[in-house]
Amino acid sequence: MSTCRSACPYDCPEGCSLLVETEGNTVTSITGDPANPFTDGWVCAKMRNLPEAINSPERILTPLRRTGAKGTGEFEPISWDQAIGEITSRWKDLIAQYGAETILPYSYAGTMGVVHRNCGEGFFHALGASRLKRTLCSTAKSTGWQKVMGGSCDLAPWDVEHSDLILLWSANIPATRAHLAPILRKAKANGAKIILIDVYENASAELADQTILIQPGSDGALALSMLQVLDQEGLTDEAWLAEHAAGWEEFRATLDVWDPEETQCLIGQAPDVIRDLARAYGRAKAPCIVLGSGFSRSGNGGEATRAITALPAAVGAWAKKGGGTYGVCSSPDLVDKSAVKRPDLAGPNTQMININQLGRALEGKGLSTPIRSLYVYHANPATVTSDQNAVRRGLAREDLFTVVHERYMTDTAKYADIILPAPYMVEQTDLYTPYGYRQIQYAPAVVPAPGEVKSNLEVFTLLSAAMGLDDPFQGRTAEELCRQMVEDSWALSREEKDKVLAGEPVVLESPFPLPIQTEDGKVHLDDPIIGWFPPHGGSDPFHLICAPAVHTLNSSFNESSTLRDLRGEMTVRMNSEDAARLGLVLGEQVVCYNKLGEMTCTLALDRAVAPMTVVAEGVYPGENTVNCLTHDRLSDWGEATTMNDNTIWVRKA
Ligand SMILES: Nc1nc2c(c(=O)[nH]1)N[C@H]1C(S)=C(S)[C@@H](COP(=O)(O)OP(=O)(O)OC[C@H]3O[C@@H](n4cnc5c(=O)[nH]c(N)nc54)[C@H](O)[C@@H]3O)O[C@H]1N2
Ligand SMILES: Nc1nc2c(c(=O)[nH]1)N[C@H]1C(S)=C(S)[C@@H](COP(=O)(O)OP(=O)(O)OC[C@H]3O[C@@H](n4cnc5c(=O)[nH]c(N)nc54)[C@H](O)[C@@H]3O)O[C@H]1N2
Ligand SMILES: [Mo]
Repeated sequence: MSTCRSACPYDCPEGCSLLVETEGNTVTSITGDPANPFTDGWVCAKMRNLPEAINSPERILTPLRRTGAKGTGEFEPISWDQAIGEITSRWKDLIAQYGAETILPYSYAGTMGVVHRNCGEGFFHALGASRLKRTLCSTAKSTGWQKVMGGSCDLAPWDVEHSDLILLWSANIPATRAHLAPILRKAKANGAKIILIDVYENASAELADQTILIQPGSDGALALSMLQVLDQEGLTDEAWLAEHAAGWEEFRATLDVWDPEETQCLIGQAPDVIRDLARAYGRAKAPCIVLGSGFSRSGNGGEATRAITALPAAVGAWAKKGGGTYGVCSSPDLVDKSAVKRPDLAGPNTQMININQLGRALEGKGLSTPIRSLYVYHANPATVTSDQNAVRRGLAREDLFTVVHERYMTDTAKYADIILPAPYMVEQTDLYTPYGYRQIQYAPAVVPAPGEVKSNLEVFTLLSAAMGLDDPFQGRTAEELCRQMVEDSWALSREEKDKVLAGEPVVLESPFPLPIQTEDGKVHLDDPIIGWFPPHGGSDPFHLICAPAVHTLNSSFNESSTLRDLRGEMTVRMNSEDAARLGLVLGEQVVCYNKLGEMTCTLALDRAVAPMTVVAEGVYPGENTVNCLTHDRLSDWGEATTMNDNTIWVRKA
């Protein structure tokens, strides 16, 4: 038995450092590595159960060619030579007839490793394929933030301990930021008050002193009303604003209309609740907003972020240890990724397709070059992407040549013409820089890849050669690319570089006070902040919210039966009075539907939910899951997903 260091590759702010135990080439256990002071030697149930998935007999271990109808999952094994030969001869024909833009790559966040996440961009730029605008997650939030704060970072999670008022705003701590829970408990022991602001009483409610449930998409209105109260009651920090903000006077003049009496019907909370919240925020010594992303996945998500971002500026929170926000942009890019992303190879006018509009793109709507081949790697669009039925209709097209690089038979893989076998992180070498704090870890492969499994980089290197392209990675292996990025990092000292290259996690402190990284060093409230306008909504009565589940991460971990069992069956939660009005009872089967699709699942009434709101946690495998109800409309800023801005009907099954 031996123990090696590794790092969690999943799309999660925590970036846990891991210890992997092996016997021969078999991974027998995964635990937390105490060498990382933040993740502190413990990991979530998903990671603890990962060996089950790594060692699963259901893994794909050779390239496969489709033998049955698309979507049925019938395949036969082929060799790598055959697979690469078939893919590249189809592509050469398609390129000769229609041009390379007829090929679309689709990838998102299966692995967050710098090399394997990004190397496809280098390859597809070199090929001249259509480009994918990757805005499936929180780009409305990051774009709204940038408009006010430029390239500034926000707090490190451990800074939150120093706050005396913590707003958990649209954030599910036990699900998505588990290592913040002990920090919140410490803050509470020091006397801090914690308030959850969400559309349902998510698992964070157990950590909070108070829960305020608001109407979906009303966050901007809440922030603006709080700002009005702060301004009217003299709770703003005029000295800080005068020195560090641009445009406060103009912005404050727009706040008149956001009277809590006027906004209560939008927000769904009485004026007193809004005023008390604003007063508590304004009187706190170091108020901190832990900001999740759920609220920003709305037609008004970018503006809502701008309004929320104005709050810490208005009270000068950034000047106080523990004050500000955590969760928006907690780490700068610690390494230069251009050796893998190769932005220099991207064509300036290449067709760009938004990741949220895959279904529409596969139907050929609005494209100058229709898509005839799709290459999916580290993503599962058949379940995670909005308008699932349109995506599936597109994937079922007989004339679409689809390649999927995957670890097991996902819903997307079932539609592939060719499947290529992909590794777990313990079987490939990569560099990890999580987005929740400043940390960097180099994680060499712990065991050899099983069967015929190859990494993203290995596949793109093979495809480059077979397409006759100059190798975008100049013959470098993942190890060589990682070492180069560490050596060239602007953020690390020599000593830290050596530590990283030895495989140890390096955690960096954030400066205090955090520098405001805009051109003039000021927080920008001047470009008029609208802050709130009605979300897209729809004509159906209930508002649908897609929330994270504790035991799975997007569609990942659906391959583990232990985690599937812990998560339980597909469920929606709704307000108990709404359920009673519809004559629906706990545990019965209900149908959620709108003009895009229908989902049948179990009704839970165990947690408080805002009126006229339905919450679906998790992404389940199969057809007619929650994204069959989500539109592909985009947000105000950042062209991002609006998966939390949809309406539905609910009835008995
Ligand atoms: N266990 C687990 N961990 C995960 C994930 C997972 O699926 N499961 N996903 C990973 C990924 S990809 C990401 S991006 C991160 C962060 O994932 P996010 O999706 O940003 O999750 P949270 O930050 O927890 O925020 C979600 C919360 O936003 C709330 N919400 C939705 N709409 C509104 C609204 O209009 N107003 C308000 N106030 N609240 C609203 C939801 O009810 C939910 O409680 O987590 C990562 N970690
Ligand atoms: N309804 C609903 N929809 C959602 C969400 C939600 O909470 N609810 N969350 C949204 C968010 S925030 C996000 S970020 C997206 C995420 O959506 P995706 O990026 O599609 O992420 P996953 O669902 O985790 O699927 C990743 C796939 O990549 C594969 N994979 C992992 N590592 C590798 C590798 O190294 N190489 C290759 N080739 N494959 C690999 C895994 O086996 C897995 O099937 O989903 C979004 N969609
Ligand atoms: Mo995400």
